[in-house]
Amino acid sequence: MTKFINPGLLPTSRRNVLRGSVLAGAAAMTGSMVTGSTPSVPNPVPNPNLPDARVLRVQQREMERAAPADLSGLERVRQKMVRPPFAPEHEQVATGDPKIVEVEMVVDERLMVVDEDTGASIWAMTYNGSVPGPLIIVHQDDYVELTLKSLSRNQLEHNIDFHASTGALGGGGLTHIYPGEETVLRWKATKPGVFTYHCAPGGAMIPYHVCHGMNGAVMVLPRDGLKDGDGNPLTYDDIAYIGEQDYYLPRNEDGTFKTYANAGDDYAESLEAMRTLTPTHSVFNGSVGALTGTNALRSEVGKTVLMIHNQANRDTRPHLIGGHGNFVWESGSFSDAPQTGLETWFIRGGSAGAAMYTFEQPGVYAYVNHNLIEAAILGATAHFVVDGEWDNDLMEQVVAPRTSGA
Ligand SMILES: [Cu+2]
Repeated sequence: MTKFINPGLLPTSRRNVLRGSVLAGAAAMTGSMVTGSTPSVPNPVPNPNLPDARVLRVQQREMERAAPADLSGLERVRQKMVRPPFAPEHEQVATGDPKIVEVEMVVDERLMVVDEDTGASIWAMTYNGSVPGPLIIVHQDDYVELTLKSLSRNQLEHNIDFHASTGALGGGGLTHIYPGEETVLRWKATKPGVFTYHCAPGGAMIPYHVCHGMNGAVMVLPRDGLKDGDGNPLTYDDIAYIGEQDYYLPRNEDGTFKTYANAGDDYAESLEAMRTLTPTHSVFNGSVGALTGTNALRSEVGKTVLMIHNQANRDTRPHLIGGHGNFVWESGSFSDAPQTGLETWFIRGGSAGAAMYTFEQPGVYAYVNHNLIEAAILGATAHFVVDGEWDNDLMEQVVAPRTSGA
């Protein structure tokens, strides 16, 4: 196994802010940089439109000339990342002035089971070992200061593009790291909302990494919290952080899913599968059943849940069977008033959205992608198990099923 290292096409100075894009783009064209044993790509990947080197030099010069930001008066806090579907500890209404919120993410390429029933697996590319990556929560005008590390045992180059941020390809141009490296990026959260983030090394490596799980979400709350359309405060008891992931897993001739020895070994065959635009799996939180059965989400009648739905690559349409979206920020922007009383909402590929619901009945609620083929066959289903007292005013089985004689 050859690690995906600089093939000598370009100097790899830290000053070359988009080096990874160039290198990955070159690799994508041949499929041969990932591993010496990777078969050539039957359909060559087109040359991505890369920025001209002169443009990069200008950008670098401007960055070197820029006055340093004075953040000396700001408090620093560390946010402990937690595994999805959970959310880190946070305030819904900010106290005090804007802060610098330090977070750490570790890039971890790991073999993950996608579906226990079929044995489908993938060398997932993850932030902190989970698909999706962890949820980051800050308030508007806070600064996110990310330390991004890549494990030495990884094979590939990675970076991160925050849709919530401004500049340098969402930070993607400043965060390319190879196995065993780390980098620190700070960005100001100027726009309130929920936003996706994802790896974007360049060229075909971008969808390859994103479709191997390398994405997640950031929530930037307004400093005074969420509001309805009339400006009244909205609060939640829990967050359910759901990352929908489309996988395109190569198959053997007999229809079973292929297995690979190392991350990156599936590159050429993955690209062929991705070209179909037809996922073999569309799952919540990394694998079929990750949020059902014993892994189901729990709640109670009277409790309010904020459902954050991230989809970095492909359109989807969440629906809570047996409930509603009482307040929905479909596009993710908290600058806009939420829509109300929705049955199904639309999450554009490459974005995150949020929906708030207060449970009124006990029982099981299925939270699905309401393309029901994707929900029931490809895996995009989660369950909420809700405790509490049944309300016959809202629903009653007036006559149990019986022989009608008709
Ligand atoms: Cu990556």
